[in-house]
Amino acid sequence: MKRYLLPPLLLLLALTAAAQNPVIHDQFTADPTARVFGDRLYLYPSHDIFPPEGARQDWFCMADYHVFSTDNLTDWTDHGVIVTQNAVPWVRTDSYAMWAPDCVCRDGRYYFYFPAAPRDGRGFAIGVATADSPEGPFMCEPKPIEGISGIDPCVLLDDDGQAYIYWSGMGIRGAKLKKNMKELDGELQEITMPRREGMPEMPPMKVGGEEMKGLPDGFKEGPFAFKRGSWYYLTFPWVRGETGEGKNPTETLAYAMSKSPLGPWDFKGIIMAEHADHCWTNHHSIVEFQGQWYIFYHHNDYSPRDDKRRSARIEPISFNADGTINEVKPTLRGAGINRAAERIDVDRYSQCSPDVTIAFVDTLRPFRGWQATLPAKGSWLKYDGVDFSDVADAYLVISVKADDNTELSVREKSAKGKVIAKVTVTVKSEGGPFRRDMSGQWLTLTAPLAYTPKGVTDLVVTSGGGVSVDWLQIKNRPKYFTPVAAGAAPSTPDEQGFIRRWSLMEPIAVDVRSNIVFTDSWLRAQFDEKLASLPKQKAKWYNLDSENYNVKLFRFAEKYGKQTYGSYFWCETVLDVPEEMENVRLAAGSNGASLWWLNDEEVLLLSGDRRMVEDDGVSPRLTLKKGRNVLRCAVINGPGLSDMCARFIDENGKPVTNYTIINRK
Ligand code: FUB
Repeated sequence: MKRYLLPPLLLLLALTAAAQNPVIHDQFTADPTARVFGDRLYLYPSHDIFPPEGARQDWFCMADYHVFSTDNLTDWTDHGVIVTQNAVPWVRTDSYAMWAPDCVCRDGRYYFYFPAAPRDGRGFAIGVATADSPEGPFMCEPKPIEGISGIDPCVLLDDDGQAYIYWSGMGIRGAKLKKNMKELDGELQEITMPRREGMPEMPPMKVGGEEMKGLPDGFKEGPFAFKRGSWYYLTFPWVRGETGEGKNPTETLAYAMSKSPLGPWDFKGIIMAEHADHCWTNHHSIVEFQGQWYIFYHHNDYSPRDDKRRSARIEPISFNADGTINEVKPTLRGAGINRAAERIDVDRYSQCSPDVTIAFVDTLRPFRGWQATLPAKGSWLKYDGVDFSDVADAYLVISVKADDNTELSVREKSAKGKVIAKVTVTVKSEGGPFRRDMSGQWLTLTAPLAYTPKGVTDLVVTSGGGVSVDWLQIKNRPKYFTPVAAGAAPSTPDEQGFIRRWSLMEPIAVDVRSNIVFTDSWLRAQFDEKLASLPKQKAKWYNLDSENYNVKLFRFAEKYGKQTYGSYFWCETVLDVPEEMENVRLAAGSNGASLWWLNDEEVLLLSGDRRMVEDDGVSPRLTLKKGRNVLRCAVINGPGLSDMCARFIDENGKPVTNYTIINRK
């Protein structure tokens, strides 16, 4: 039998995103069917898009399916398009009707079921595509499943190996599937549909399966059947309100239970009530993952004025001892633990003070996400489930919009909890720890942590005035230095001869507004004066190995909580030279200006406003004496980042590496 393989290009795309609700942040994802294969959870949603010209503008519009996967409900990979209307032989290529799908695995083969509009013009049919892996490539069967006229397929694999398929069309129907998973098992009935006005008469069609009994009256679609223990569950979107002129009740999610896969069913009630803001549809799936049950459903989060563009969400779900399901309230927070060290959209909070509101950051670009506004002193929002176990040497980064001098705090557990970090918005101050975004309104502020919480905890943002928050992150600092333990073995220059072991004195603040003052005479005067007072300084010294060939003095100042901009840095290192070396030169670079001494003799001055470049300045010929040589430098910088590098080179410009470096003390 001929089968159809998707063009390979469509299979390539792979993106990741951190999740709250909605779980996928860069495209619409409706009718989410979640399935667990191995240790990953796969999500097979419909893919709502805005209708192209010529297509009905106020209706659902879907041309293809993507599959997403995750191993933690937080980071999702988009595996790209798996089936498209253009590559299924029986589907009308301009129908844009690739509605709610499902995917199951049997004996290592993956079966993807999807409804679509057939070329023969008859309503909806359901097709199958198969693959060896959950993300494809999927090969489509040339014809839809005979005996099904409808939408929203769902397949249940029973413990005895029998597969059942459920769909909606003429009520909710269910049937056995043959072992091949592509055909209904059982008799098909031939029926003739009544002729619709203005439409040609249709030839009789074959219908299989049976209508599920015991379900309530009212519109039903989107069946999702699953088994838990000895109970079968048939869950479905259901309109419980009155329909008719002037009434427009929306869908709930409801369920029924049975001891048999095809019923009869015992209707139990609601799993989720109607959406508060009139998104007409809801559609869901229920799955157990890593020991917890979850419901995936949808809402029109990214398209609030158009409920045909929907987005998948998730909530934990729980069962009672008798197997009944506890009603679930939709939240913005969703499920999954977020890593503190990665960006967390705290606007998708778990709880808040009653005055907190959310709005799109940019109404023209909804996928940019939301902002939460804490309008007054005392407003707060809480974000549950943040994991600090990857946080080591870190600081707070937070994206906010606020007036100058507004304070906000990030606390642990409650609005009165311990302060993890405190930020004062300094919009106007120069050199403050902030960065503006392109709009000029959003500030990315940083602040040191007062302490680092342990394990998984809840974060609470409290405001000292009107403030809007977009996201926060407890950002790990890249490692720039390793402290040298007392008695550590000597170090050596690196392969290029750069000296990486230094004793750095805690920086001294200096009032330098601009680096143009760094003339030779000014620098000498400054350094001499500072040098003279050096023995009197009570400053702390740090023995450090630099991770980089250039010693990042700015990061050193940042780490040890000192002035980062406008600082003097004093650096010393002691070289233990095995034999006297004549005619070597010191080659150094610094950002900004620096003065260098070897064994208390000035050997090099790098003046002016400099960027750090290796070998930026080279000393006259020098002699490194046998035994200990002290190399010292002073670096001064105003508003820029500071660093320096140094090595010795020989007459041929080759790095000198045959000596060791020992601690200053
Ligand atoms: O997404 C199109 C249709 O909307 C689905 O097939 C229904 O279940 C409803 O969610």
